[in-house]
Amino acid sequence: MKISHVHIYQYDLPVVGASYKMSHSELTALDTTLVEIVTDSGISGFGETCPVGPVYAPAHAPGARAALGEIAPRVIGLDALCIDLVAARMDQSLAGHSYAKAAIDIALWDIAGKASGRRVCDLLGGAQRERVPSYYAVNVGAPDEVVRMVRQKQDEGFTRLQLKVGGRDVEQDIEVVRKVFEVIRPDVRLALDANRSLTTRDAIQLSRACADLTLVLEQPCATYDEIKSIKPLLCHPVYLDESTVDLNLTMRSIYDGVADGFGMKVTRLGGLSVMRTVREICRATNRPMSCDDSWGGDIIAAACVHMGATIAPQLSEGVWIADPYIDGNYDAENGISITDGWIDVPAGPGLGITPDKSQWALQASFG
Ligand code: 0XW
Ligand code: MG
Repeated sequence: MKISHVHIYQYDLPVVGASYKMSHSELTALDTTLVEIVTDSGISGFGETCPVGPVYAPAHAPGARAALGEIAPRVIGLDALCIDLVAARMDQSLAGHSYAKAAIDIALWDIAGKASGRRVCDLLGGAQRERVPSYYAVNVGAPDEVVRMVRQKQDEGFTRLQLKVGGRDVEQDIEVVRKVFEVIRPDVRLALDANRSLTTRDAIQLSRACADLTLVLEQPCATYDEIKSIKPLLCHPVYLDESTVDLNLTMRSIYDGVADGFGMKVTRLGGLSVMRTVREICRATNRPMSCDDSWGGDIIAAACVHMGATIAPQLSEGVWIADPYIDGNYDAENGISITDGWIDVPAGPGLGITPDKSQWALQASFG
């Protein structure tokens, strides 16, 4: 089953309702890149990569398409089912750019599923459950607005919430967190996600001011070394997100005693193949992990849900998808959505998504 063509598409995803506000950025629309890999058997697979704006991480939408334009011609003719060989050719073609390579990796897993009649989760080791918990990320905001959203989301059935913090005086974050704990239910877990924005001073201050509260600090500071330097001074477990750019740092952060868990993103690591390895590292070291991505529609959402379903429930910190912020689905019939805080695993085969490409703008074709 040879790769005969690679098509690269662009599509705009306006944020439904208010903007999406994190410590460093406020977004009203996202630019996603979709990849379609066609094989000589007629089976095709889809992948997606959608950075959450240009400052969240060293990744941006035009860069994804430029990287894919460099890679795509060099994978034509390869066996689509030899996913690791295609990954090796991608690395020989372009260094780094995991967030772009991930779209090809995901498309190949979609093809493998369609070729075998199996769901991607079953190819990745098997679904531990047929519904996975999601979690909701609450925007940076005023105390009353954040509390209102926390009440609403736990009423909807979310069992885990992430409060976005940072980008302001730490005293404001402390006030918000303490107000939230007046209303949060005992069965709802909470993470504070600063998205790299806190100084070490403010991270320590925030943790100590909330020492009596049960929560996790996610990616408080910009760099791994900053977080490592303050870890002994914190009162809460630390989850790494943006810092975990590859397997090496994932393993190092565990053995350094820095990472108590992870907010993991499929595309940051390069796709489902590497994410499967991260899952096994977390299983071997008893580290909880989420299975998310930065943004995107049904295709990246399906990839996250399929992988998330294979994570042992006791280590799962849920699957974040952008569905609540997106108007509509690529697949009107089998699109991925959150119901009562949970997501059904697609029926498959492959990712289980048959996208309507008619609104996508073709950027380049190879083969
Ligand atoms: C909440 N997310 C998974 C979605 C946004 O891309 C940011 C990200 C995070 O946890 O940093
Ligand atoms: Mg995060």
